[in-house]
Amino acid sequence: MKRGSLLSRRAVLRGVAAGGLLPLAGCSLDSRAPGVMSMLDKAESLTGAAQRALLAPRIALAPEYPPGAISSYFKPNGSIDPDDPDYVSARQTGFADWKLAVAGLVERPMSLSLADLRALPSRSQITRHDCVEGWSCIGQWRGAQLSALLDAAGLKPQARFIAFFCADTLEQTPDNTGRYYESIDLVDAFHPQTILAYEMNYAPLKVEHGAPLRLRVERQLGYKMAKYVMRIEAIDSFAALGHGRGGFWEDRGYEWYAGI
Ligand SMILES: Nc1nc2c(c(=O)[nH]1)N[C@H]1C(S)=C(S)[C@@H](COP(=O)(O)O)O[C@H]1N2
Ligand SMILES: [Mo]
Repeated sequence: MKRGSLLSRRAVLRGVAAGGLLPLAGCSLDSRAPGVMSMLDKAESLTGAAQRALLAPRIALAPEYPPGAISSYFKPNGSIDPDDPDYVSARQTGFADWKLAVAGLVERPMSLSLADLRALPSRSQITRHDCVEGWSCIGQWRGAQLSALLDAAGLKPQARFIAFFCADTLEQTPDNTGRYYESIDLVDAFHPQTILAYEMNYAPLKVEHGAPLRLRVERQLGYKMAKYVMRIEAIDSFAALGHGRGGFWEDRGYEWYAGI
């Protein structure tokens, strides 16, 4: 079994057996028997095909649109003007001294200015934003590819998720679990359309849409797209964050994987 494969050989064999391709049910599997070895070899190559089949919908690009499709009004939602003191003071200086912290399970923790982020490989995309509330808007976004940032920071082998910590407190709670945060897995983190956007509709990102930096993870619903991102962490589990479900809205009942 190659390291990093998504499916164990045993799981593939189970799947193949369930599909009726191999008469395994009720048999004892002796891997020393030559026939069984060739079955295992077939399973090994099936693993690649099965992985591709499983990953294909995750890797596919979200639809992109021509400039003429950009919505004349893009509805701001959730927090639109954070009042947390650090954010307010950063905003007052036009985010000149603002820094994004990159920490957690990375080889090289970093602190990046907007100029640093703009110097990273970027992507521009015109996509449709779907909010779980039932409205959609099309907008243009440009930002640093998260994959480039993570390559620069160097993920440690234990890293499984990327967490995004935001400036805004959407719900006041005594234990600070009302602060907005989000998390995504590494498939989404390294997806080419996953960007840390500093530009919207060909202009610097406005405060109501998450200035100075917000996540775009285009294969998922709007609540995954954390605005006002202040800190990114590579983590091995999100159990210790908030109420342990991987994001502000997830903690309040929404799905962690909000695929569209
Ligand atoms: N920090 C933060 N990020 C957030 C939210 C929020 O309240 N705070 N709302 C989410 C929801 S539900 C949606 S639909 C989008 C809205 O993005 P927009 O304001 O640019 O339309 O941001 C998401 N990211
Ligand atoms: Mo939303």
